[in-house]
Amino acid sequence: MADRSAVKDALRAQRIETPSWGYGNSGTRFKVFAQPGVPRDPFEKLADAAQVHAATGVAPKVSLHIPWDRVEDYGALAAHARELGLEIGAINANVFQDDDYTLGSVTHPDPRVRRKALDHLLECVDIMDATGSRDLKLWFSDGTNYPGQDDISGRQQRLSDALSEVYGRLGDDQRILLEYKLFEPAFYTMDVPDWGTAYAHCLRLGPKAAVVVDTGHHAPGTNIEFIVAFLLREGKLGGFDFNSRFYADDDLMVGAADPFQLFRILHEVNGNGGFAPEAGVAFMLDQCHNIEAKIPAIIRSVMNVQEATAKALLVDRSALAAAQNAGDVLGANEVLMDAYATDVRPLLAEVRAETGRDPNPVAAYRAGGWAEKIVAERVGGAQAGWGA
Ligand code: PSV
Ligand code: MN
Ligand code: MN
Repeated sequence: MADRSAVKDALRAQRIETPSWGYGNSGTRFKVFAQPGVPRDPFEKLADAAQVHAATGVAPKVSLHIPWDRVEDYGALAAHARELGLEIGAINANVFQDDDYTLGSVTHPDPRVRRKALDHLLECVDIMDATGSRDLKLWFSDGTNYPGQDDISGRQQRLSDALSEVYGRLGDDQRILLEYKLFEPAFYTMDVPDWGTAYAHCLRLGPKAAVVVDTGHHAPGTNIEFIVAFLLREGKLGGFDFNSRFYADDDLMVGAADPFQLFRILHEVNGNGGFAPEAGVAFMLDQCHNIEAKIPAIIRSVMNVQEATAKALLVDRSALAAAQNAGDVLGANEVLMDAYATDVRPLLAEVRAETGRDPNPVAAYRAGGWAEKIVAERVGGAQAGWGA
């Protein structure tokens, strides 16, 4: 049986990074449904993120997305985060919302456009220097829509050239986290479509480059936990963009569509040392909350990750290994399912109570009056990334 106090220690130590863009208005290509009280600037996004950390105790880091979070002084923004008990997490580059990037950014056929995109990536490293961020998260919407449109392998060379130049700019304690996505917005080829492509580029770059697994970025039915186990074994899992999906990159609350898959992923994280700080795995959310209230949705997402983590940590690893080594198929499966079937909410409630928090973070948030306060104070909330 897993050691209950060790599980509680691990749950207390867990850190889940929330996305600045998850607090602002977002939507689909059909409509952005504005919500009252959303942040009007990155400082207010941090104020909302502080509510999530206060309620959960495990979300002190906030990812930024540039230019959605552009400010005059990133050092001041980082200082503001610290005043709120937070810190700035990954810096996400954005080379997917400029007309110049119609045919791609770093892989564009025009060297002028490639230079412009590369300059933005380098600017993001400057921002990391100012915020103290470790990770530069790179997702490229680059790709083609029609056979013959461009040279598939030529685009890989352009990508490699750009990544190498950014990699050369990194400080000793900084990393590139390269994120892949099977399709959208390009529909014939994406230049970083899958984990193999991302892995190969990270391998070529060196030890300060690793892969980001966004759980919404695979073909239906993909065994994501296999990818996670493989990348962890290779020391090339940089982190997650957690969300859930029913059909595509739906960006719904993580764990809401398939909590069993989330458990299986975190079971592989646990089994391959991925929860150890030295593994350097960033557990980030990347969600939109198009129709649901933003802050409670992020709290719920954090809770969903905590619950799946608790279940994964409760797996009786010695019984599992014994059954696996004995070729006891049903016995091994039963060990895993026994942990998954455990209601871990009382355990998490205990951990929260022991850290002076309400056992129910969503209820605590709702009772705190923050939602009413920001609706009254914040008139004309900013569009997050989608409307920027
Ligand atoms: C692209 O779908 C993505 O997952 C990338 O991580 C972007 O940075 C993010 O969504 C924007 O919401
Ligand atoms: Mn993502
Ligand atoms: Mn996505």
